[in-house]
Amino acid sequence: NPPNSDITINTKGSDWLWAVFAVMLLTDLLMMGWMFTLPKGRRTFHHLSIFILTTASIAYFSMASNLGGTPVRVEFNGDREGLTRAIWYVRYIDWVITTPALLLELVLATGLPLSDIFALMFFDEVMIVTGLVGALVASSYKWGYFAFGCAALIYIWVILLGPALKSSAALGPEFRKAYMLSAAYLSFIWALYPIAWGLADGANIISPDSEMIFYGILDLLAKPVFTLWHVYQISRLDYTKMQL
Ligand code: RET
Repeated sequence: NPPNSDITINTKGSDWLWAVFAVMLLTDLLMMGWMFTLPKGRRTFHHLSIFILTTASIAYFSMASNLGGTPVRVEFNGDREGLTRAIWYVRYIDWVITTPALLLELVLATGLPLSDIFALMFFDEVMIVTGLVGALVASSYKWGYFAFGCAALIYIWVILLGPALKSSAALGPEFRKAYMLSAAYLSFIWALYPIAWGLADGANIISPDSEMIFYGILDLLAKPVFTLWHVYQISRLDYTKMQL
């Protein structure tokens, strides 16, 4: 167990984490195999996917091994007063690397101007780092960080649904269609993360095992499923129209 956490995962939780680890790693290897069949100029999206899946594999290896968590006080009254919960900070280290890469994967096929890409990267980092700090804070100030993180996510949606949609349409209807499908899927999945945070790290309503199932399903949908499907869509488009 992470040192001294009163509320943490059990063996079943750990088995599930090993299963998610295996899926991340297998998808990673699959992406590498696929990448080697392509010429250098067509590998950008595969590279990003490999960065994402490698990072996620290491994060899941850590959590499955009961590492990457730390006790934070979560109970403030009644007989459970003073109890600590394992807060899995390794998750946020994963996300600070992988979520900007996921956004890049999405918008590099749209011709979005660099100024908007930088804004996306910045707000994404704000979102993840406020989530991490909020999770480690024991007092109700944590919800202040959560609010900053949610505001950053809203700004990400504004860029994805405004300028990015517009620039993908300028590349042609096939670009707009591929972008729309991927952006709608990503936006929906990402909306579920703050809900999981509120129930787990935030309010300590669901157990750490349920937290692992909730985030695990989201991570499988947001990483292996998203990247395989998105890269497949993109691989059918005209790469000469993209600035890679
Ligand atoms: C936090 C808490 C603060 C408010 C918000 C959050 C959103 C997190 C998101 C995470 C996405 C992670 C992905 C991982 C890949 O597998 C940090 C939970 C808005 C959207 C896609």
